[in-house]
Amino acid sequence: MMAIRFIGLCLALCGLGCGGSDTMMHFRATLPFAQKLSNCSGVATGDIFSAALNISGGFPVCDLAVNATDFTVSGECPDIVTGQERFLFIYYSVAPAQVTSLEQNKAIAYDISYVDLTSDGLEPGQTEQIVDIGGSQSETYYSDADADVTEINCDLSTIPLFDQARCWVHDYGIGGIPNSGLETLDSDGDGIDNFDELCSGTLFDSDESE
Ligand SMILES: [Ca+2]
Repeated sequence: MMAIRFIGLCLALCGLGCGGSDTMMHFRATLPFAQKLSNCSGVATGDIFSAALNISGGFPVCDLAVNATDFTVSGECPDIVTGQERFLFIYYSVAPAQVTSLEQNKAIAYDISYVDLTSDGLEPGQTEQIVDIGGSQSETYYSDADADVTEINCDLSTIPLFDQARCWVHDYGIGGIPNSGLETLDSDGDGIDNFDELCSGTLFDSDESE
């Protein structure tokens, strides 16, 4: 029996101007992902998991720490300016214990969400915010097809925030991650998603045969 686990991350936010420490605050989010990973029997001992967060607005990619035991994720992403709604794109990847090339680090899931960092979403003086990214306002992609936005009219001024986030991720480019091994959720192109291959123990087979 597996307990439901959540993934949490902290963003260190700052108010407009990023002035003194009085404008610093922390943001905490929970994500659904570790439970599915914990139920996955094909994960090899020594597989190295990593995660990172992209935040809309041109901030540097923020590396997150993955707990090797329960797959929870945490981290601090400094100097995120408040005053806007921010789209969030978290990507998870895994590499074998013996990494011989960057391409062996393979994306297994992406999580798309957003957070309201305007005055509407934050209380005056608030120093920490709990957001359940696993709720209705997020989506985890396990397949490249999940990122398809052809059904959405990506006119950002007229569509709901979550659709805007999906369009942002699409435009930002899952293929825009600066590591070719992370651009697709089906690295060997055989129609079976990386996550499923991880669970069946075949994710790194094509690397070994090269
Ligand atoms: Ca595959």
